[in-house]
Amino acid sequence: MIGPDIAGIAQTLGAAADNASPIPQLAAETGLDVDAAYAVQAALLQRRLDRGERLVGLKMGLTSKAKMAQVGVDEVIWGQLTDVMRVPDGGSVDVAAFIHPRVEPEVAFLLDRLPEPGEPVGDFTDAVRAVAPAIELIDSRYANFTFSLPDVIADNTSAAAFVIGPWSPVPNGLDNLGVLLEIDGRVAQVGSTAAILGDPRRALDEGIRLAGRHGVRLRSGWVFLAGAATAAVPLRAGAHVRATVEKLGTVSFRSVS
Ligand code: 0L1
Ligand code: MG
Repeated sequence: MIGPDIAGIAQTLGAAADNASPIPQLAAETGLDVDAAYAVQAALLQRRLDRGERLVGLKMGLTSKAKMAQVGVDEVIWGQLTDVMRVPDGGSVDVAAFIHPRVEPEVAFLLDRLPEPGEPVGDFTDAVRAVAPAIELIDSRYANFTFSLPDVIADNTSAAAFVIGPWSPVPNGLDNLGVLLEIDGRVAQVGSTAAILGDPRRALDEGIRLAGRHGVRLRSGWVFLAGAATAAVPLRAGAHVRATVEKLGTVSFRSVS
């Protein structure tokens, strides 16, 4: 039996992102399962690398119940981040480059000495050099932000852009820090880092394990987005978005059109 056309699906998803133009879901029609979906994700990444982008990190998706409930998919997933997706703290993002962008408050890790494949993270402060508040901008390439598990994996877990705030040394305890997302100075979401797999440090174990299954090994110097602490919020043009994580500080950007 002939399997799904990995390169063709990656081309369709890549063009949808480039043109900010939504497409229908494609996993059911093309017979895409989870393994094939990660192969599409790898082909999409290669497309970016071929045009000069650099792989700078990994993101975890759907690490909280709020996120799972929001999109109706209940598996932890991972995606890949390139240098072009990074927006400077305090910078601006043109919403016209996206289909239906949403923002979510996250915790970022700056990776250091990682365990060998198959080994758990021993001392978290060996593996993580610094932590920071972060905002992820997600943008599903599927119409109405609606997808199945293989669809969203193939779509690089809706990754679109990310902003990292100031790095600080790893504090004592990351498991119950208050998280606030504000849009134009108004509270949009409130949560706790406990929503991220009970403790965002667990996201790193999951990332190493899940990405390792597909031959991706995390690297020293990479950024790691541990996942959102709250549901995501639609982003409109002309908004000032700010996330605050207790003990870690704030990160912000402005959307323009
Ligand atoms: O980062 C995320 O949690 C996104 C995962 C994909 C689902 C979505 O688009 O919300
Ligand atoms: Mg996210």
